[in-house]
Amino acid sequence: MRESWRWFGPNDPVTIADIRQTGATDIVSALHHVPIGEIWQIDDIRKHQQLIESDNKQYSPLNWSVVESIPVHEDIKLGRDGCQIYIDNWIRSMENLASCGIKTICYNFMPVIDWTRTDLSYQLDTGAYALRFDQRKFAAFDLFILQRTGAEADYTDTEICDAQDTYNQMSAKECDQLTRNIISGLPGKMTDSYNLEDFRQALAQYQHIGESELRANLNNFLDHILPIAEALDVKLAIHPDDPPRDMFGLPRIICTAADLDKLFIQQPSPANGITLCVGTYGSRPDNDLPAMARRFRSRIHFAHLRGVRRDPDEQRSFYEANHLDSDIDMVSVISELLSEEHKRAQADETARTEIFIRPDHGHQMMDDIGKTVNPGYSGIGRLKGLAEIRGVIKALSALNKSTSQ
Ligand code: DNO
Repeated sequence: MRESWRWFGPNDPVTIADIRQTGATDIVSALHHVPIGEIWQIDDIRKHQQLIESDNKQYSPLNWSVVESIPVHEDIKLGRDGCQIYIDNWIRSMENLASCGIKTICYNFMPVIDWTRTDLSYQLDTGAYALRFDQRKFAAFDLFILQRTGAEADYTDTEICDAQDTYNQMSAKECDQLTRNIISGLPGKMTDSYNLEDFRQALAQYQHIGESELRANLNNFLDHILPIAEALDVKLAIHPDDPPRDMFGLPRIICTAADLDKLFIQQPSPANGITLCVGTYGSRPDNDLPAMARRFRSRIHFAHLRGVRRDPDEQRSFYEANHLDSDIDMVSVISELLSEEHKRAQADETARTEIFIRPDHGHQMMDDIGKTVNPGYSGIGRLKGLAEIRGVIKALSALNKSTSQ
């Protein structure tokens, strides 16, 4: 298992020197300054690598091993005439990364919005802060702030009443904050930021695109990408839609085990893999994470090991819990990943067998509080997550060793 850590680049308040102290060995990063759809040039990639590796001679080395993410231009998701140029550019970026030795690439295929939360400072019983998705607030935004045409059809009468109550109780400042959280985007998002009017227009573009059309557009993209990824020995790792269900009437197609079955039946290439984002898949009760880790084990190249707790009375609402203390059996998930790595190593000692894992969305706690941090990407909160996960990995590895002797 390779312990990795997401770094947003030179403006990230959590520095490379900080990351090194966590004991992580690999960096997950992206060229966030390159506009969506443009080529990541080799010079730019090398510059970013140098920022990461500049102190490697003096201290324990850190390498940029995983890209999260190369954004997929909206025209590709929409299957527009003329999107081939963006597919070609994506391929060029992938080739340039591979030529610099970076061969694990995460991406997603969420239309219009990337990951979405309603609260960025939800206070826990301990006093620390977590991210939260509240279905009632989301509905209040959709129905009464955005006033999306036809939104009522997506909610029951009770849900509309609840959303109305929620909306009535919100101050203008809270409405504004909720709007920004949802449509201006969160760190690492791979879509544009919008104002309300642009957002309505962006949604309207998908009026005639349902699940099957979006899936066809993903397949068209992969038809072009996968043969080249295979030739370059690049592993692609699609990230699930977060939260994993349709939103704003937009289709979302990477949400469940059944979605992944479809993906691999249509695109069996060994370069076609997944990011097992445990927290994302785990935010719906019908996803059994240890079972998914087992079923898709050979496809997992990258894993985000965080957990969520869903509200007992509203399973679509959740907050981001401690990495080991959530609705998900994280120990079993890690055990599956370890056994997959073992299997890979036995099959071919020279192959790339290790899975990159990273802590995700840490709490804001202790000295994180009061600092400017990228929501979800605090230093101490993620360090706590990593330390907990590391303990499980060490303990399970030791147990496996003693039982195989
Ligand atoms: C949030 C992340 C997302 C993710 C992209 C993957 O913390 O999981 O930003 O990186 O959606 O393409």
